[in-house]
Amino acid sequence: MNLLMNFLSVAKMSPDDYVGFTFFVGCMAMMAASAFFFLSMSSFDKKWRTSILVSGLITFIAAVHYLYMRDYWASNAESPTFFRYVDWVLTVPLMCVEFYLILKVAGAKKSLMWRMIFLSVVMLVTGYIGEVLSRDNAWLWGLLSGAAYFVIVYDIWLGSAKKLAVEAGGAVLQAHKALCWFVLVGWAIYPLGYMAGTPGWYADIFGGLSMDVIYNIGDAINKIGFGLVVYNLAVQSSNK
Ligand SMILES: *C/C=C(C)/C=C/C=C(C)/C=C/C1=C(C)CCCC1(C)C
Repeated sequence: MNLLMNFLSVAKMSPDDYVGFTFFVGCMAMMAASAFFFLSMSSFDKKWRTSILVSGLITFIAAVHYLYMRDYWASNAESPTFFRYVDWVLTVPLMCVEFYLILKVAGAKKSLMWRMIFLSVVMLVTGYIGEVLSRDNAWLWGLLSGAAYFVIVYDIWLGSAKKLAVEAGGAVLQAHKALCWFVLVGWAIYPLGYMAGTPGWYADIFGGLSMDVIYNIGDAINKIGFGLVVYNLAVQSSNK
């Protein structure tokens, strides 16, 4: 009973608490998306099930982190940066795995996957250093992180991953292109949040916009969007 009361007692949320609101809605959206991906899994050809499973894992890991981040924000009114980066360091590499899984039909090698995972971890670790450990040099760490991001964008748009996607053709090429747009445009939301939340010459550009709101919007678009692209690919390929 005590446990239940504890669970039901919710901190107040003020109507202009956009961070709290986006944590709450983001959490719900991630949970709903996870249920959707997990429950649809068995209706697809075997070769797509792992991809759909990974889509569900990405949103599920995010849902659990959002639960914590929402509470952290509610009790401390402070950015839950630690949980944020733990979430990212688990889910962004899984997004790299998605690229590999859909390109496997064209003979993608594991080395492509590990290269992308490595670059994404470099991008996130340097971002964390700039946001937490060395805020005075946030611009420099942001720049390094941006360089790793740029290499990922290059690889998928013009590099080896692109070549494989063209070889695969059809629905796989289409899905690859859609994921590429998510990485180019959707992921570009994050450096904006970083600039809004760290000190630097650029800080005033985003005056008033909250880093966490920007990150939360980015997460919803990218994590659920990525999953839906893969879901769509599985639907198209299983119909034939
Ligand atoms: C689900 C979470 C995702 C897709 C997170 C992606 C995060 C990024 C693409 C972060 C990129 C950053 C830069 C390119 C520079 C500034 C530091 C970061 C880490 C915010």
